[in-house]
Amino acid sequence: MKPLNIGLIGYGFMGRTHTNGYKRVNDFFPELKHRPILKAVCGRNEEKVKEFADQWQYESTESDWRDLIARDDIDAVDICTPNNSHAEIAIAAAKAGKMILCEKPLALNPAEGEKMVEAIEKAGVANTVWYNYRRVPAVTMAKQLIDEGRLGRVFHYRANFLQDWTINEDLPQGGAALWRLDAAAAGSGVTGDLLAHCIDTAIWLNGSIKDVTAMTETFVKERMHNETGKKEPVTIDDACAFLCHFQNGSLGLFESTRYARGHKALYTFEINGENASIRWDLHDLHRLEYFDHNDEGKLRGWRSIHISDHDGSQPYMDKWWVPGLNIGYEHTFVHQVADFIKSIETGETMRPSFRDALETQRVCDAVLKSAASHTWKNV
Ligand code: SOE
Repeated sequence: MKPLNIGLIGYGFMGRTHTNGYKRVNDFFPELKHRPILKAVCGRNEEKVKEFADQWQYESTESDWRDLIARDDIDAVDICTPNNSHAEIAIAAAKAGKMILCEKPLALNPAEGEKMVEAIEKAGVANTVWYNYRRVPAVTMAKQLIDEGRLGRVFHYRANFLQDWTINEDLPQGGAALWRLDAAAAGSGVTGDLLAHCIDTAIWLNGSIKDVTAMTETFVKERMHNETGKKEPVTIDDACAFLCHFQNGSLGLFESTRYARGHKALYTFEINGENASIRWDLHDLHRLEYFDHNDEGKLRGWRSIHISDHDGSQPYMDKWWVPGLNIGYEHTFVHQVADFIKSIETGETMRPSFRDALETQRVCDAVLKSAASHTWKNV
């Protein structure tokens, strides 16, 4: 078993999900020849980073990411920091010859993303971006059904990502837990945070997006800023909806908001083709709903397929418990680590790569520009 020494930068919610993936992967994917070793975790607050290292069993800590990247005993750098530091860290890590796993979205904007792609491709280092929902077994199976040609010509792609956690106008912006509300740290609001997931899945399942027309809204215009201590204008998009044309001729309809009271993280998509339709819902993530027009007429209807078989026909599930038993959100990160290690061992390109994530970034950029200008924008 070869070690794969991990250096994690940032230890918030995503630091925990990724670390869990590194810890679990060899237990459930015994065929892998590399074992992630939790070498170092990096964060500016020395006390808190030490606490995290103790709890999750990292061997050491750093308080400056440059020191982590300079270490010879780190093979792979995992970037879990706010979006405005992804580019600088990733470019430095690529120059140092490290493999890179970067949180989504790739960057603040396509210009930064292009520099990151250039840096990793020049360095020839293994890379991926954590668009984890691709690796929900039901979503991976949707991809397989589409690639088998079961849908025929696709007419419609519809996706939503709905939350409600920012409705309270007393919620401040900026700082450790709330940087997602601060455009300087996040780049955008729901477009980069939530729609980016929907766009990544959509491009993967249905191909490239050609052009978009969008609207955004910021419902709470001012919030206290944790860093300045003053009320500051809010410049993120609280909600965004857009229409698009895909290259394959189908029409797309996307909506995301943090103001859908009652919805915490409702990611859904539906694809309608000439022969069949597919529907998926994160809150019932094991089920893939499938309608096949070729079914016998009197029995034709939506099937609700519980993806949990172990005969190898349903992706990833033979790695877990016994048929019929569920896995969850955290397993998508275990799968992504497993596939990343597999890609190192086979030399196959890991997806989504930085280049894939740049395409998503370009769609996000076109969406924001379309909303600002009230016009259609080419991607
Ligand atoms: C925001 O609330 C968030 O945590 C996103 O940042 C994640 O990417 C998404 O998967 C869940 O919601």
